[in-house]
Amino acid sequence: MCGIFAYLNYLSEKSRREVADILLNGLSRLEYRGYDSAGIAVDGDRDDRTEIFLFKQTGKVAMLRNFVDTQTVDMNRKFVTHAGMAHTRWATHGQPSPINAHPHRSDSRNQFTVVHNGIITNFKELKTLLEKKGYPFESETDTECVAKLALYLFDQQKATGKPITFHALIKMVIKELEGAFALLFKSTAYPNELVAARRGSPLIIGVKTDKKLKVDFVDVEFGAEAPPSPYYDAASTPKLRRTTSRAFLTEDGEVQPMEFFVSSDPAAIVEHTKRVLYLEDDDIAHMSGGELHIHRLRREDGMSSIRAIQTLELELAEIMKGKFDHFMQKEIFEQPDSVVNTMRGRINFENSTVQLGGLKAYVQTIRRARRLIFIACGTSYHSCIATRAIFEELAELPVVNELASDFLDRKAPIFRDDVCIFVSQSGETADTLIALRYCLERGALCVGVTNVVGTSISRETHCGVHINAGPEVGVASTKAYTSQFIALILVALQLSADRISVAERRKEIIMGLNSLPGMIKEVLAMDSDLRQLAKDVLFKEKNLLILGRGFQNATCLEGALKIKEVSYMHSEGILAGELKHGPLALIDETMPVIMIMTRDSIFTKVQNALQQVTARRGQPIIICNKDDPEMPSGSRVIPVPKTVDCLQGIINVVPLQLLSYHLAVLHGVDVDCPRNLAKSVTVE
Ligand code: UD2
Ligand code: GLU
Ligand code: MG
Repeated sequence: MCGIFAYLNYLSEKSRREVADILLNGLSRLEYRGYDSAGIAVDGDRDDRTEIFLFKQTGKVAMLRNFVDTQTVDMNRKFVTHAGMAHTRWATHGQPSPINAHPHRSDSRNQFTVVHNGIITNFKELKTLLEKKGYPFESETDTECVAKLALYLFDQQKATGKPITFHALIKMVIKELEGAFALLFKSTAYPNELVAARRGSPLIIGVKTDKKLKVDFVDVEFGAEAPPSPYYDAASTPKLRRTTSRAFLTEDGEVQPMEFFVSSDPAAIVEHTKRVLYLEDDDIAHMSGGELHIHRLRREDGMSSIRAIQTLELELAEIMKGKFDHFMQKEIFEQPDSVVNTMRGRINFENSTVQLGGLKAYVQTIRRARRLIFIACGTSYHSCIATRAIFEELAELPVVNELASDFLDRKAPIFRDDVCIFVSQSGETADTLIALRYCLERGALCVGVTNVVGTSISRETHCGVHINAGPEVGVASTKAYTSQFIALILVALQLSADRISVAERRKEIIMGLNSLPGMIKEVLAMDSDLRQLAKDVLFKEKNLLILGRGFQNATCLEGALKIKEVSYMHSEGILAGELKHGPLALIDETMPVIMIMTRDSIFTKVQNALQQVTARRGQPIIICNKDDPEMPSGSRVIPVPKTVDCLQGIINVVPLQLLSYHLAVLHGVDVDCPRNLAKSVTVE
């Protein structure tokens, strides 16, 4: 989820200082994403290259740089060829600390070192197995099992006496892994080589040479293995030459000095070379001897048999945000992936079960609660509103939602048999944190729902759930909202696992969760229509009311908050049931209104609200399910796919996020840093 960078110089002499600087600068290019710790791996001093140095530190890259500078190693030592790698971490498993920072290692001799982006969901099983086999662990991460597994398989292979190539070994490792990953491997058994592999997380290889390459692609090698390079006794066995890939010969057919840069993000590569190759899922890239070979995990039909070496035409600033202009936009578009990361390893779609590791030991206590009290601020508070009804329905417990500041103002009574749930993206929101301490003092069980691992709220709560949405940089929260929403749904599902009366309902919701990513993509595909709508209809307005009820109450509030935050337009989310108790006075033909009218059990009530609005010559824009035959003709609609009622808000909020984003851009607002707002509000 955070950043990977590696540098391999072949026949292009560099000092350890130069290598370390390239690695650290690469990491600095990834800094914009946010991370909690960083580390690098470089070769040690032994001439036979059986030594790897690891430098790891929490905090910023600058701190790692200082840490490297304070080491007593000889920074002037020269390497004709060298493979080094680096990582910035966004913790998902284990707190940010030097020992949990990457690179991870197979053993105290650092025989295999690994950097990883993503989550390995079957790490516990692998860890149990490897510990039994006598491979002790030192960190709390999921990643460490990958390094240990590489060594275990290597040792087993070694026992057979048959050499194995680095990529063939890594292929065996990858076959055992479940989850999402971009991985890089370095080993003392394969000096000057790197292997990269990906599944679900991006990975790019930059190629730099002085002379022109012969062709602009790398052949994908399916199936048959190239002759293995000998590793047991590198000095005495003659080097076997593998068939040289066509791309890595110069036009005169000579092997030449070569530099490879591997990264999860082109931002770290583009200053070195614009010639890049994008790896596909299940590709295994092997860099050795100045060559790049691409292997496949398994042979597939219809798979392209080459990977093109492309030329990046983009400038650095453009690359940082990918094809996006702002982080907010990028994060809105990340949602098909971030929602999967929230569910990853927690839902078994085959047998419809949900297991949140962090809550397992507390489920019984929570079920016995007198009431559930959700405490949060801003967008996080809206995620509590969005899921309140499903807690009441599935867990059959009284639920109270509290804005942290108001809760504290009132000094509300809290009892030992209350369960208080604190929702915060940053895990440092001051009001929420103070409310947490207030509840801890009164003996309630305190549960956290946070995005950032190792933060105050995550640490001080008794238990909780990390939403694993990845770093959120834009001040206006978007992907954190949908991930909080899902995390809370998962809590409700877990609490109700033993209630037979809701078994069918739970199944329906779990199936709905499975199809969310595709549906979010469908909504994102309407982006240009929404931009047009923002431009033609809403841009000139000063006000906007968003109406809905039931499950969509939260969507109205969150949509209106987004619009306020980034476009500075006055906007209000109004519960449609309250319309006739006041807000209706605002409605006439000039008042812009958005109504949320997706189908659920209270659809007819929302239709009544629509009538009240149109009777006053209001002309609402309607968010409805696509192909709904009952939408009034001539009205402007935003059609969205239909999902289970309690999940529909996750789909419906996306067009509102996009509208607010486009309004902000049209108004010339600095979208990622709107006035008067901070990413994490750490003051009362
Ligand atoms: C957790 C661990 C992981 C591993 C795994 C074993 C972390 C970040 N994850 O992943 O290392 O041990 O379990 O199954 O260490 N928590 C709070 N407050 C919060 C959020 C979380 O107290 O606001 C606790 C939670 O109860 C758990 C731990 O922090 O003990 C990790 O929570 P998680 O949601 O990351 O749990 P899981 O199972 O995905
Ligand atoms: N899951 C790994 C960890 O927590 C990698 C996180 C990342 O992508 O930075 O260490
Ligand atoms: Mg805790």
